[in-house]
Amino acid sequence: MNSFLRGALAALLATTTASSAFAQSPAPATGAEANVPSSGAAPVQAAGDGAASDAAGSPPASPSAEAPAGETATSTSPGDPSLERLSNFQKTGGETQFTTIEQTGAFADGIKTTLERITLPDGFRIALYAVVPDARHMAVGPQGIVTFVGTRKDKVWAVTDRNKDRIADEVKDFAPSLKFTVPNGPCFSPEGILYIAEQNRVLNFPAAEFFYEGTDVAAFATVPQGELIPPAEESFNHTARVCRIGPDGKLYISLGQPFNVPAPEKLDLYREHGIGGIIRMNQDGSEREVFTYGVRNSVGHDFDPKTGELWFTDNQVDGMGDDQPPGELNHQTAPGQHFGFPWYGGGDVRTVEYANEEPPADVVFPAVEMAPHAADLGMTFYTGNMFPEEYRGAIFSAQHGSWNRTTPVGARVMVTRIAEDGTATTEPFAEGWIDESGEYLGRPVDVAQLRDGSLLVSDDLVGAVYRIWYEGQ
Ligand SMILES: [Ca+2]
Ligand SMILES: [Ca+2]
Repeated sequence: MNSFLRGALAALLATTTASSAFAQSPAPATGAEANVPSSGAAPVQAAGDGAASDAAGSPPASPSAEAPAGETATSTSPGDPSLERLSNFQKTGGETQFTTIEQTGAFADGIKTTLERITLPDGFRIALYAVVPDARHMAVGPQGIVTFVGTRKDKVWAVTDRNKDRIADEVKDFAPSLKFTVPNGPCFSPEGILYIAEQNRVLNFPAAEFFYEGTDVAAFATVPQGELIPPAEESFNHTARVCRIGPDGKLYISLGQPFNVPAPEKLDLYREHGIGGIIRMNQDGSEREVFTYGVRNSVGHDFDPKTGELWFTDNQVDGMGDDQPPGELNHQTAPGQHFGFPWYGGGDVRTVEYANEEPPADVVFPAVEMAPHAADLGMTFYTGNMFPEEYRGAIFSAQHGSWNRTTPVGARVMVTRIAEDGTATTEPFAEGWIDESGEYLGRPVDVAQLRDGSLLVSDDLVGAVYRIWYEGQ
C-alpha cells in the first residue's frame, strides 16, 4: 500500500473512532426495512419525500454550521465542493437521502418469468439476485458485504444480501452526496479500496464496504475531473470505462475512442492519451502510461490468475455487413502491444477507411474471434471451486447483443477455455434473452464472481443482476 492510501486509511480510522462517520446516516440498521414499501410497478422509488433524486449529487447551497467550508488548505477536487469535503472527512450538509429499489412485486416477478426460458449446461441454475436499474459493471466487495454496480447514468448502486440466502435484499445508491457522470466501472484493490472509473474522472473510496451505510462516504480523486482524457474529447459514445487492479498493483482503465472509425488526424492525440487503448497508473494516479494500443472500444478486461497476463474484449466496426468483422477477445503478453484498430476493423478484416494505409508492425490478432456484432463486454476469470473442473480458470464474458444486425445475435453469457498451449475456444454458456420474434428480453453486460464461486450477471435493459450457481446433476 502506498503512503497516500496509508494516510487516507489512518485518517479514516481516526474519524470512525470518534464515531462521527455514521452520525448522519439515515440508513436503518436492518436490511429488509430499508426498502420503501411497494406502491406499484415502478422499480425506482425515492426514499423520503421524493426529493432525493434532485438532492443526490448536488452540493448544498450553503455549508452546514458544524462543518464550515473553506478551511481546507488542499483542493483535491476543484469544482466539486462535495468531493472536497468528503476528501477531508467532512459532512456535505446532511440533506442527501438514499434512493432505494423495491426488490419484490410485479416488476421482479416479470424478470423471474423471463429467467425460466434461459438455458444453461446441465446442473446449473439461474435466478434473480437483485433489481438494479441500468446495471452495468460490477465489483464484488472483498469482505463479501456489498456488490457495487455501475451505470451509464449518474448512480452507483450498493447491493447487499444481508440474510445470506444468495438473493439481495437491499439495493440503494452509493455515496449519494457525490455527483457521478457515467460511473460505469467499479473495481476493487485486494486491500479493499473501491475505484470508480467515470467518463472523465476516477475516484477511490477506502473502506467503501464500511462507509456505504451513510450518504457521506470518504472519497478521493485518483484522476481529477477532466484529466482522464482531454475534456474537448469527451463524447456520448464509447465513454463507459472499466477498471481492474493488475498483478503489479497498478490501476488499469479502458478508454474507448468515440468514433466508428476515427479520422487519421485524431490518431496522434489518441495514441498520446491512450484513447482507443488501455492505460495503467499507480493507485495514487502517478506514473500513468499507455499499456495497450489499437483498441476500438474495450468494455471488459481481466488478468489471468495463472499467468498475470491481460485479456480484454473489444467491440468492432459497424456498417460492414451482418457477418463481418468478428468481435474480439484479445490476449496481451507484453506492455505496449498494438491490436490493429483502426487499420483492422475486427480480426484480420481491414477497414474501408484505412484499406490503403500500412498497418503498424507486429499487430496482435485476437485470441478468439467472437460472433460479429454480438458486442462482447464484461468478463472475468473463474477462480471459484463451485463449478465443475472444466470451468475452472475459464473466462466468462457477457455479450450485450447486436444493435444493427438484420437478425440479432448475442445477449448471452459465453465461456472461453484456454488450453495449455494458450489457444482458446468459446461457446455459449447461458442464453435465451432473445425471443423467437427477435425481441430482446435482456441484455447482459458484465459477469462477476461471488465468494461462494457462483456468478453474477448484470443486465442494463431489464435493470437486474442475476445469479448463476451449480447444483449438480
Ligand atoms: Ca438475502
Ligand atoms: Ca483487433
